Amino acid sequence: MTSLLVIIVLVLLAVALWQLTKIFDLTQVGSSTDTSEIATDKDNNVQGYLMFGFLAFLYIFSIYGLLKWGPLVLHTPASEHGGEVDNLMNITWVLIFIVQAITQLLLHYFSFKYKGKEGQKALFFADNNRLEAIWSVIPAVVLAGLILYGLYAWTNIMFVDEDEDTVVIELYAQQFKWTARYAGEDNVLGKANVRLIEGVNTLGVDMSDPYAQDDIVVSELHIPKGKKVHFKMRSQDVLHSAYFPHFRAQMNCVPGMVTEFAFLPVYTTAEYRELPYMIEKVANINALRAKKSAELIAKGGTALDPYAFDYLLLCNKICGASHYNMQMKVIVDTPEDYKKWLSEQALLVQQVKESKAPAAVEGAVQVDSLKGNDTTAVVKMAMK
Ligand SMILES: [Cu+2]
Repeated sequence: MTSLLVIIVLVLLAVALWQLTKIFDLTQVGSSTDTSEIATDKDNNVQGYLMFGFLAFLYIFSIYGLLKWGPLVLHTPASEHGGEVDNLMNITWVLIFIVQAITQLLLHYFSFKYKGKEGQKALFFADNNRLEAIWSVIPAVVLAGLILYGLYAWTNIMFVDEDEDTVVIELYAQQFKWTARYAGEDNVLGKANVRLIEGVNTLGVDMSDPYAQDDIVVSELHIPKGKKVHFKMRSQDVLHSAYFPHFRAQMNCVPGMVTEFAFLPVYTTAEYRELPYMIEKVANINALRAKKSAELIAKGGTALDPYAFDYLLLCNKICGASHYNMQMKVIVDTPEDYKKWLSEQALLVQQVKESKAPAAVEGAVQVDSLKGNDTTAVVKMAMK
């Protein structure tokens, strides 16, 4: 308590001293001849040229960034609508670049031209209606055009014809992984609710729903080339965002509601790997990895695996500590390969049944009834 009082007294003393110096300063007004804080013509000149220096820095850094990091951006879109998104993005970039280059030049040039000069008085200029109309109308028209084009593109991209033959897949987001559920033969997802989550039924699918009988749950996403895939997203815990950068698709996953996005893949994974830009990119990454591996081996570590391209589904909402690693591999197959892969996956209803079967029968018998390659899981379950 005493120390607190001492601190308060010291603070009050400091404030009193500060106030005293201010009063002293006020008594000196008029008698002081110190003009060091008033800019001279030389100061103004220096400031003017520094403005030009800053302008040069802006331009040079923009060009440098464009050349150095420009090639790192996403290249060829892998979905049908991707070109439209890229177009919109490119137009916006070009507009920003032109406007930025011109306005920055004018801003810095006029700052230099009308810099302060001794004896010079600023002109009082109230307004000019024509000038204001020009600089209001031009941006308004350009922005309105851009927004209208954006809205048109967005409605085009988001439109899903109810009668169109699509592949329906649920994406289930949770901290920190993705799970996919295929609607199966009937192409309708069974009902689901978090309250029904139990054992292997990690998505809370209502197993009494007739539509749920052919649902398939997997942790690696396979989609067919040339057919529209209709994703329905759910989240178990917090906001996530399903982001497919190569397909130019992104949609938030919101707890308590189902959000949707549909797109049509145009390159299989194998085809995309063969694109010249991708071959070059992968070669660059592997050259960097080889260099790093050599360093690691020299230090007694193990070499890095070589990189091969794969499409990814990422989470694009910072959703917690391991958000950075919330991803799922996406494989675009030919329609035949896709069909084959899907037919090899076990139905959820079977998995649930197996997991509830009495543990008396060990391993072998249980495996038969499973279609897929998930036999180890079933053996483990039977052993429990
Ligand atoms: Cu997330």
